Amino acid sequence: MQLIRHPANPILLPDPTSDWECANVFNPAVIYHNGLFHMHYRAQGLDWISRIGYAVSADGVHWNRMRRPVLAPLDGTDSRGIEDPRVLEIEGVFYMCYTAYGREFSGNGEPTHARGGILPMIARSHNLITWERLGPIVRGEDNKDHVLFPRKINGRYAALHRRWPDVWLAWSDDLLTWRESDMAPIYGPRRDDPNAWDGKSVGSNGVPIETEQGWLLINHGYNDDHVYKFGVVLLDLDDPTQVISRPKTAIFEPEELWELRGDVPNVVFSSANPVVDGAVYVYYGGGDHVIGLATCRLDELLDFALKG
Ligand code: BMA
Repeated sequence: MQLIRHPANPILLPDPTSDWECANVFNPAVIYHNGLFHMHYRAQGLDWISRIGYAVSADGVHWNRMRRPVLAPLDGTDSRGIEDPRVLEIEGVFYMCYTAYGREFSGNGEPTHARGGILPMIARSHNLITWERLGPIVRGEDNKDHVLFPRKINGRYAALHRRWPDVWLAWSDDLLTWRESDMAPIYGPRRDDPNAWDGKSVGSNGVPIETEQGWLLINHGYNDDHVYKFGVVLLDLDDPTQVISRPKTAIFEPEELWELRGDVPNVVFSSANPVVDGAVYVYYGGGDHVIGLATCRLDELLDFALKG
């Protein structure tokens, strides 16, 4: 089971005429809503600070982008950038999960990232363009790759987040309060297998896909060689702390020149996997520099998740 690259790749490139997106565009969120694909992508320009741009498409391949970013740094908690968005809809409201990278460190102890800190943030929107910050899932730790489930489970909101090196599940009643007692680790790197592609680090990709057999997750990982690859994990529908299956084989890895080279080499990094007409559209950053698309049939991916 392998994802198939779209022949039009890469489907979005940096814009050399723009101050804020002339260097890199990568790691987009994509949601399919009212017959259109809506993309929120991470962009870097002259100042190398990540902002979120917006583009829209009727076919998921050809995009029209807005001239200015829809989300940009506001204060010390995100002054170094807004990174890796994941967008979804719950009960008619849009939410964006993103990593805020700031100069301020809002925790105890030492900064987590180069004299600053990161926060796994959630923002809310009713129109996909204007966003209101709600707050982070946790503070003061190295935590990112968080993504909400696209519906409440047993009456509560649920999110995956990455408390390195493990992927955790967290529950909340209002998306504002995330209690430590409502969080638990669910899976981690395959440290005991020397040949595992995901032996060192793992994290979530796009929004969990609901199927009759469980929550289908596409995830990423790497081992000592630091080559990012994708795999799948199936979680129980009612109790997503339970891993039903996790095939050992990766379904995607860097092969094209623009995935092997770029701003960061050997990176495919995805935070979007919308399902449209039975096809999974996996959007990803290649080399932290451009945006690609790879697809598969949902039923084949689920079959692989169960038996692979
Ligand atoms: C991760 C994230 C991604 C990035 C990847 C590869 O830690 O920060 O944004 O694509 O590294 O550089």
